Amino acid sequence: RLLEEDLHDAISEQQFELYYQPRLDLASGSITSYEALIRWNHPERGIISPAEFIPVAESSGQIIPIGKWVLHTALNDAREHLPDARISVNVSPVQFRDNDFADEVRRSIEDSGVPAKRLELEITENLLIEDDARALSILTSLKQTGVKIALDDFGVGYSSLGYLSRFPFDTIKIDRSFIKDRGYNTNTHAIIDTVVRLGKALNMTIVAEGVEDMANLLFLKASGCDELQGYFIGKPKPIATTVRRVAPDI
Ligand code: G
Ligand code: G
Ligand code: NA
Ligand code: MN
Repeated sequence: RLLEEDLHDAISEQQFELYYQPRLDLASGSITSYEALIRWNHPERGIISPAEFIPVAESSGQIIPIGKWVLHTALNDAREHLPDARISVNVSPVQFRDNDFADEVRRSIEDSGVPAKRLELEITENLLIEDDARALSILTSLKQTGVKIALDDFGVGYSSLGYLSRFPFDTIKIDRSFIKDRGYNTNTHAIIDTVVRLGKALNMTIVAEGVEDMANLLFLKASGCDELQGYFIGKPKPIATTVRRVAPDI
């Protein structure tokens, strides 16, 4: 059977699950937000990564119902299990093509009872390349609702600086490839420092992804990053094991 066929049953059979990865706020030293990351518990193949099935769901259109499920589930988990924390949800460019997308987001927020400002949508530059006028109008309308917008995987892809001035991002997430390179490449230091300064000048929150050790943490703190995410802060985990917890000692 093709993955696409199995995806048909996955929602109705409740085979999807959201894992949550914490984000450390350096100013307060506490976990103030979580990124929802989908997992597929496939009946025969075990856990399948979204890197494998999201592209299939995007080309088949199944990303639309899956995206709705993700939003609904993340907001309910936020209300039930993660009091006061923000919740970040990844959104595919294909979801933006659905005319109903902004209304759907608003409806999910209302149904959940979670304040809009606790929800952040993570988008990538691919969305902006596709149809940037349309993307801008949807993002602006969602921002008026109070939803936060993050630019994910910044620095890989096309990374036009023009996007940073035209789009209403609240958050920039520096791609983890830069953090990984950091120890070996002094150019990467300069890039991280510059992105942090740029983001601050634009009043955006800067998040570093892929923080895997204490050396990363200390460097990024010194660089002026606002928040850190990565295995050293915490791995993505099912909601049952995602509890409010104290950050590593810094
Ligand atoms: O979670 P890692 O855990 O394997 O995620 C791999 C990729 O899948 C990342 O690019 C991540 O942004 C993407 N991803 C994870 N969860 C979701 C989701 O709920 N929706 C979309 N569209 N992408 C997701
Ligand atoms: O594209 P996006 O940034 O949403 O992807 C998040 C992906 O990064 C997920 O697959 C998640 O499991 C993974 N991830 C999160 N923290 C780390 C880390 O510290 N190191 C590595 N290698 N991957 C990470
Ligand atoms: Na993301
Ligand atoms: Mn990312």
